[in-house]
Amino acid sequence: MKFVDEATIDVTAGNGGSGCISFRREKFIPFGGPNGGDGGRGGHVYVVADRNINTLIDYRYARHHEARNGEQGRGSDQFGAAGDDIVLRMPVGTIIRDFETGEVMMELLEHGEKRLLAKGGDGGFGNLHYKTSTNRAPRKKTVGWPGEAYKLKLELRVLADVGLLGMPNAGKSTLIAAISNARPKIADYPFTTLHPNLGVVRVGPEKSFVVADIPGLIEGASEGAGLGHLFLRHLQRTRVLLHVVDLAPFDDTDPVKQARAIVNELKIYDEELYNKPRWLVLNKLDMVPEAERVTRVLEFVRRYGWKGPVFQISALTRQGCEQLVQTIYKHVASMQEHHEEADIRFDVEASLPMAADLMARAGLQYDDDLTSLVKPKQAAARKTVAKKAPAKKAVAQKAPAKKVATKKAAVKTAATPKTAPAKPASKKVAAKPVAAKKAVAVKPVAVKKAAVTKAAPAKKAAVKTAVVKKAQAQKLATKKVAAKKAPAKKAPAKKAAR
Ligand SMILES: Nc1nc2c(ncn2[C@@H]2O[C@H](COP(=O)(O)OP(=O)(O)OP(=O)(O)O)[C@@H](O)[C@H]2O)c(=O)[nH]1
Ligand SMILES: [Mg+2]
Repeated sequence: MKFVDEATIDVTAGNGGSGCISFRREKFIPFGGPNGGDGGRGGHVYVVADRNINTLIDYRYARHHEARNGEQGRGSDQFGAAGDDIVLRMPVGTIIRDFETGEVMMELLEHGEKRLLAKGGDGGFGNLHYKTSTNRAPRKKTVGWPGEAYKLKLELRVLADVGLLGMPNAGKSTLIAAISNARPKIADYPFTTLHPNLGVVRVGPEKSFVVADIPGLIEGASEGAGLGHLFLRHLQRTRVLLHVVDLAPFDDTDPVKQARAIVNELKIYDEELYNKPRWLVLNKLDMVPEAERVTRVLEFVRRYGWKGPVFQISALTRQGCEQLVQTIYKHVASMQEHHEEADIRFDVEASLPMAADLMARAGLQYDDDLTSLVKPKQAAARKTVAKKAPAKKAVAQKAPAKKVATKKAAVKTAATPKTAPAKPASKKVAAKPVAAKKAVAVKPVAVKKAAVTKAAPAKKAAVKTAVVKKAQAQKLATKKVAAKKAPAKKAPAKKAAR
């Protein structure tokens, strides 16, 4: 089913029914007291979190949600019935904001949580309500109050304990398929995953945690490259991020450079997300020859300047996955116990396989200058500076372009006089065929003249025949006219007969 994590809806609660003015009128009771009832309350709009729904697709198509109005009050002390409430079911993890202000109205965090979204208007009062000892026949009522109406922006942020982060093709979906019950699409081309997938990892009886796999992130995502930052918000509610890195890429891309680019994008998107506990997961180790593995990992860690937790796995062969799952569960469970979103990096670091320890054991040291590269902000600043400088150069390069243009113009002007003498030449060329044409044209004229002289007796003959024909035609015409005139003369004779 299509995954939709944003929607805009209008909710309108029902208006209250108006009150009624009525008096009791019965046999032998001519002036009974007021008996107009109150109007009914308008229906409310509620929202309920439902864990069985995991997308906001319903709200893409059904955008207006209106509760019924309350009934009007009636005579004989009848109060109007309240309008029916409506309940909107939304996935757990939905954030409801006011569309205009962007202010968060509520967040649905637990299954079954029911909240009032828009309150129905109260019903108006009937004249029964205004009866007092001094005014025993009140002719007064009130109309119902209007229900609340909001334009809302819904945003779904999946609720997961662990989020997977990484370049396309890093093996995120393979990892979630290896450790959880999720079965996302896995393929060897980038952007296989187009929407977040959630997987429940069962560690033991009643022991589980949820992992979120999101589409791959690439450099320039903040400017909309790839699928952009669209899905990063789904990592905002996680407790730990697993940064999956492909250690054996098919092409000659540098894993260190790519890992840095990802972290940089994370920082551009949200500082808080950047500061979340992040563990490095080096994947596809099965593709690296066994003898090279240790050096490849150490080399990566050294160049990347990473000192935090690091895991070496192969999502395909599931090597190292069990240790990863157990470690994650331990940390997630400890955080759940404490019910706090505190940074666990410092209290639990001792139990994690740290990159710094690996380096120390191997007797290697980080390059000092490399540590600065780990801080993406500086790296980004450097990049922008580096990018700006060539831009200036480009401007400088434009000047020669202008020169070239002026040169070209000069060449053109110089070239035009050259072409000018070519014109007479072309005239000469053109003149020749004209002369030839004239020569040719003369002949037919002579021929025609000759033909005319020859045709002269023929013309005379033709004229004669034409004269004869004309005379005959005239004779015929006079005959016809005479024939036509004859009936005209007969007509008055007919009239006379009548
Ligand atoms: N040899 C080997 N191949 C792997 C491993 N993990 C993933 N792959 C392969 O890498 C390719 C990409 O894997 P995916 O899991 O689809 O990658 P992804 O990170 O989800 O990619 P996107 O969904 O595009 O972001 C697939 O062909 C996997 O079979 C691994 O540990 N070893
Ligand atoms: Mg994927």
